[in-house]
Amino acid sequence: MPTNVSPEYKKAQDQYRKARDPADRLRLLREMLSTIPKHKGTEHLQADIKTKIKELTDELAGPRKGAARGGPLQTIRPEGAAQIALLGPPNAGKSSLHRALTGSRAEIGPYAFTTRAPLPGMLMHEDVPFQLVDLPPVSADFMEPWLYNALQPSHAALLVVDLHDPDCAESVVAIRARLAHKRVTLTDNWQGRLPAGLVPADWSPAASASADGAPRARTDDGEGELADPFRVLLPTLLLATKADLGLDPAEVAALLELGGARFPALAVSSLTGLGLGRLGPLLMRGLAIVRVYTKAPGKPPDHHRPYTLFAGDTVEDLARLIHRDLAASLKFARVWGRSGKFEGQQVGRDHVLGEGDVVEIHA
Ligand SMILES: Nc1nc2c(ncn2[C@@H]2O[C@H](COP(=O)(O)OP(=O)(O)OP(=O)(O)O)[C@@H](O)[C@H]2O)c(=O)[nH]1
Ligand SMILES: [Mg+2]
Repeated sequence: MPTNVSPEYKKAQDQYRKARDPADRLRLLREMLSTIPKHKGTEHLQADIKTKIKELTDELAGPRKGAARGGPLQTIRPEGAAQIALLGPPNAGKSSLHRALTGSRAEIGPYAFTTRAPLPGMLMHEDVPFQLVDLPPVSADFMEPWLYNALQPSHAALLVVDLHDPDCAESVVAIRARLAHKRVTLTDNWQGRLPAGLVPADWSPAASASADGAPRARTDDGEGELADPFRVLLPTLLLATKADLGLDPAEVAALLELGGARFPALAVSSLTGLGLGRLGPLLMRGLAIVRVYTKAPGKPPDHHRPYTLFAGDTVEDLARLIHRDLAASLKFARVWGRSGKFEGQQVGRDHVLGEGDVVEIHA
């Protein structure tokens, strides 16, 4: 890794890592390539950036007619508060969960490799939509060559396992290894703390917040500022599904032990709905989602639809979310709620917003 890159490169890289929209990512990759110092120490990274530009350009151009690589549309444009990928071995019950959680028509089959292409759907938690992406399975023998690409815009993963499958622990190890090979890491490091192991029945986001204090800042997982920009870190929640067939908490613990991770885990059933209602609060807390409501001067706040941010996000981040150009023309904001010192306080673009804040943007 190079040690002396320019501030312009650093800025483009930071923005790239935050960006989820494919067109934005392509623009930022080009910016990275034009600002990276051209010397021996950056040759690897330059080649990586060029490869990513090629992949993303091809993908944005859409499937080519008669092209050998054709395949399904790989990347789902993120919508809602966060994009969550459903990962797991064949036949584990991923598509069944997708149906039960989002009301989608995902194809379900009593055999392996039913799902062949990514499918988005929305899971509502109160007024917060999460985008769930159903994906083809990953096994020790096979992973779709484009799958790691589909994970680039995701914020987190649900690792779905069927504990009644005698190979499930080996599958978890194999999936993590295959993804790691493509620089995708399934981690237990959520921005907001979640309990490790089977989440206790009385767990609640509020109790967790008071016990653990503020969510952790987003980190590069211990790496310095020049951490591999193409590494994908997916905070992961293990879903032990088909719990209607009986599920022993000791088995979940054993699986986590063998799988070599300290993931938080939840027992669920698509058939009976068991545990499904607990997913939303876990995602809210784990991803440290903050919702804010906007208002126009002299008007009441719009409480119909929140804008969702991540803990630590600022007035400027909110402006960018409302409209691409608003961040540039932003002058100040007024804030009512948790993050202000008093109601209607005037704040600058770097002001960090809090859950439930009402914000009036002045541009
Ligand atoms: N009893 C029970 N069976 C389930 C549950 N969820 C899924 N199944 C069954 O498990 C089988 C596989 O379900 P799918 O949802 O297609 O699994 P998948 O992980 O999407 O499979 P692939 O797309 O092949 O990777 C089907 O026969 C489902 O009916 C559940 O919660 N309880
Ligand atoms: Mg499926």
